[in-house]
Amino acid sequence: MATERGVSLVGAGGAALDAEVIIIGAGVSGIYQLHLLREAGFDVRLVEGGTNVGGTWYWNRYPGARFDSESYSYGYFFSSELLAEWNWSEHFAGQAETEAYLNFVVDKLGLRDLMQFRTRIVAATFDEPSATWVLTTEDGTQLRSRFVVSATGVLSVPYWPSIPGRERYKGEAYHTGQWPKEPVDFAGKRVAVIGTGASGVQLIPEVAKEVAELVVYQRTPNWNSPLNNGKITDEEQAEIKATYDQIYHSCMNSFAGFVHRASRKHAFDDSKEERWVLYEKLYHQKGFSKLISNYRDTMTNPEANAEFSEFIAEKIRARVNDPVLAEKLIPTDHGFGMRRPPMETSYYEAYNQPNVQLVDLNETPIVTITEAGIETSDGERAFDIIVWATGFDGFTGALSRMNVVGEGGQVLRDQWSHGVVTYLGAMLPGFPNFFMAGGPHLIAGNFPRATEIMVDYISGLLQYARTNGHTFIAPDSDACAQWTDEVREAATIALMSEKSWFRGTNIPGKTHEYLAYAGSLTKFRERMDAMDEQGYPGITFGSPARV
Ligand code: NA7
Repeated sequence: MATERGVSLVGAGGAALDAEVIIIGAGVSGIYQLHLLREAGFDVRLVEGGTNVGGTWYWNRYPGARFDSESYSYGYFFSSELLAEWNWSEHFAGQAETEAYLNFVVDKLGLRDLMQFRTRIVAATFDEPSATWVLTTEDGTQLRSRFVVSATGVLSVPYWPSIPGRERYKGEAYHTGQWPKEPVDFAGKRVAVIGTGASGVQLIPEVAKEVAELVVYQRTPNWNSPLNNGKITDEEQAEIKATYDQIYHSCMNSFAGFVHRASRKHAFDDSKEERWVLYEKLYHQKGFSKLISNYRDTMTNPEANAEFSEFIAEKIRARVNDPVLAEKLIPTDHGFGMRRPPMETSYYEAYNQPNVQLVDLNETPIVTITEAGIETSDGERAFDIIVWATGFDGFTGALSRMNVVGEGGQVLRDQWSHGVVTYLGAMLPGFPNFFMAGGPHLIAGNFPRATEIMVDYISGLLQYARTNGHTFIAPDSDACAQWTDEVREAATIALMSEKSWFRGTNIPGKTHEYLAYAGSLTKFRERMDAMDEQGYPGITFGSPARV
């Protein structure tokens, strides 16, 4: 029986394969993975829960959603045709443009026919006798493949905090990470926003322009600094097009995949005046240069970090008219960059508008959500719309929710409740033939550059296995343990806050551990690039008789 997209169903007990490889997720990494495996001649299909491609850029369509990485450093670099034909209109593209770009790529490469939308995988079970995976969709359909690539993203499971009364609220409620396709009408409405992470910081100034009243419920302020976005002029466009090779080279030879040049200087090698000149320059530069092009010890030396944080605090004080409010917007529990610092556009100026107010939840915590709005210890306020900008169950959320069952019936979620163990962020002990294009232990930074390394590796590995007649690929437990130690070690190199979605601390009950790989992207890329000629160490290959 064939489905709409040509992926056939598996009969009970039958071991016929629906595809050699099934990719889960049509975001940035899934699209690239599909392209590479199709090019390499694999029988590959992709399934996606949404109705179209985009992943993050499909679900996060809230007002103000946009890149924090430069557009031209975020897109794909593997095709000169794609690079030549696509023109980014802004230095940091908005959600609609990015979604359009990903659709352009998919159509240009002719990948759509290999994709099956509205297909959410709820379970993945390794069938040991046949060494194949059986994927179960929401409606109970089963698909069988030899290999599975999970391209489910690191920020794909929205987190709705269990604040009492949430379900009884009668107004409109939206999560930034699950935004409706139809535009939300904010004009003249009374709106609450809960959460001031990167999403809230992007949304708040946009929504503030339209609403009658906006109340921001803040628990922890972040170190926000200007994105300094702008339209790409014709001259800039020509320069970008002419220098794509250099842009790519800069990203792939950097620590975290961003285009900005790293500084070689230590903060206190310069005089205070010189330091302030650099800080001022960085403040007016684009995107993550404040982090990347800062002194090399801004993120490792507490004094250097405190000084730059104070510089940013002064900027906040200068931009917010009410000095008491300004202090509430300045973090006191962590320094700049110890949590992912959001990039903003007129965020602080929004608080100077008469229709915008801040509620500091440390002073007046939320007691309950009511039918009409939000009740804090200071009383109840009614709202037409509540926006939950409360983040995601990052890195592990998607696969923890899927019932992933590996060798010996072990469940991935249970394994992870004792801490995440991976091999290179690409494989999991006890889950053969299963790969992650972007999950826990992925390089932290400009995500497409990080997932590209994973996708290249997985593609090379599958080709190597095919060439050598292997149908079974499993990481060795020693290799997994060693790599996981390395991830833990890397997490100690910089000053990092204990409170961050990178550590899983935003989700009640989640194991607290650093979930990304904080090592150098360049070194990781070099290591992954060498795997092919080394015969993919750390892995047991096989073609057991039973397979
Ligand atoms: P974040 O950065 O996890 O931010 C979530 C925000 O929601 C943050 O301000 C939280 O406060 C707040 N939050 C979470 N739960 C509550 C409760 N129960 N009450 C009040 N406030 C709460 O998610 P974003 O979507 O903004 O950004 C995620 C990433 O997406 C971002 O880093 C980019 O890479 C893109 P807290 O800080 O926990 O006190």
